[in-house]
This record gives sequence, C-alpha cells and structure tokens, in this order.
Amino acid sequence: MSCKRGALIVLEGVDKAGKTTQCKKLVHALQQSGRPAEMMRFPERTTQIGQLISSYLEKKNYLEDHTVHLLFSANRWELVPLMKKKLEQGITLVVDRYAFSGVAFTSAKPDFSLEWCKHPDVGLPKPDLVMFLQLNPSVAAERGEFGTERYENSTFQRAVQQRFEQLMKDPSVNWKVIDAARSIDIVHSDIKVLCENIMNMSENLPIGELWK
Ligand code: Z5A
Repeated sequence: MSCKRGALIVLEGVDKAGKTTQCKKLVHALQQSGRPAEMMRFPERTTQIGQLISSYLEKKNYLEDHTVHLLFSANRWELVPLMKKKLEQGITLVVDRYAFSGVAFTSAKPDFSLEWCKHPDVGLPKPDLVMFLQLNPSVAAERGEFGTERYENSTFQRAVQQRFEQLMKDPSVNWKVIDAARSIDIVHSDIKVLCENIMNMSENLPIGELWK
C-alpha cells in the first residue's frame, strides 16, 4: 500500500434512526475539510442482484428467506473489489447499513440463528468503526409513518433491535452507540469526532476481515 488508506465507517440502526441523513452530512463534512470520502449503501439497488432485492423489499416478488439472505450478502461481496480499491486509494467510505443489518433482519425471522446468518459475510472488509444510531421506537414513530416496504412494521423492528443488541456484544467489532434522539447537528458533531479519530488510527493498518 503506497498511500495511507481510507477508513471503512458503517452506520447502523433501526428504521428512521437517521442513518442516511448522517452518512450524507458526514461525507459532505469530510470532503469540505479536504479528506477524500464517499458514501455507499446496502442494499446497493443498482446491480442485478440489487434489483432483485429491491423488488423483494417493494413486495413485487417473493424470495425464500434463506435465498434473500444470501442475495443481500452477495450484494455486499460484489462491491468488495471496488471498496478495497477505494480504501487503498485513500478514500474513506461511509456506508449506510452493512452485514450487521443483514444478520439482524434475517435472524429476527423465525428459525434463523445469529451464527447461521453471519456465515456468508465472514471475511468481508471489516469496518474500522460501526456507529449504531440508537432510537426509541416511540421517537422513531414521531419521524413519520412506516413506509410500505417489507419489514416496515413495529413488531418486526423491535425484534431487529434485539438482534442488533446481541451483535453489539461482540468485542471484535468496534461498536459505538450514538444517541440518535438529539438534533441532526448534535448527532453529526459526535459522529464527526469519532470518525476523525478512527481515520487517523486506521490509516496505516491493513484492512481487517470481518468475523474472522
Ligand atoms: N436489509 C436486510 O434485510 N438485509 C441486509 O443485508 C440489508 C438491509 C443491508 C432497506 O434498507 C431494508 O433492507 C431495511 C433493512 C433491510 N428494512 N427496513 N426496515 P434501507 O437502508 O433502504 O432502509 P431505509 O428505509 O432507507 O432507511 P431507514 O432506516 O428508514 O431510514 P434512516 O436512513 O435511518 O433515516 P433517514 O432517512 O436519514 O431519516 C428518516 C427521517 O427522519 C427523515 O425525515 C429525516 O429528515 C428525519 N430525521 C433524521 N434524523 C433526525 C433527527 N436527529 N431528528 C429529527 N428527525 C430526523
């Protein structure tokens, strides 16, 4: 690696926690301060696999639960060469959902274990930092009605939150919990400080492998 690498930063959280809002603000702020940064999101709906996933989420098609789990994972793997290339070029990637959403959403379905759900994502580029935007369901409800996509109902979202809590017990991942009930600007300034620190710490380290 000839130059300092970029950091891999992931935002996770329940529905309407503000992930997309904060990813965009963070990328903008980093770029303004002269640090190369780009946003990515999962699912990445523009690829062929992403289009299948998108129609599933929009309830336009039905996919068996194991199958769709593997497709979400495949959608991450197909972007790995690009992610590595950008990180090695010194670009910090700010990612809206990642393997943790994959595991939390599928394992919230009946008869899925956390371990089974993690397997397909073992070895993905490991995030240097995963920020979990914590938001109480009643505050989330004030941010608007659920949409019409699959999974957008409060019972399922509560089960997803519990699975995230289990995943956050894993010390091999650098989790930080952020109180997302505060104003957009206050949440942003906390996130920015955490990111600047991790970018400095990770720039000379190799990219890790998730859950390995
Ligand atoms: N899924 C899966 O099953 N397996 C996988 O492997 C992956 C995902 C990767 C689609 O994801 C679904 O796929 C998702 C998980 C599943 N299902 N669900 N539910 P998505 O990323 O496309 O989901 P989304 O619906 O676009 O994101 P979101 O969770 O609903 O929203 P968000 O990104 O967290 O929030 P936001 O769009 O930034 O903000 C929501 C609103 O709140 C908006 O009006 C903001 O202006 C407002 N907002 C934001 N922050 C604040 C604060 N601080 N105060 C007040 N208002 C705020």
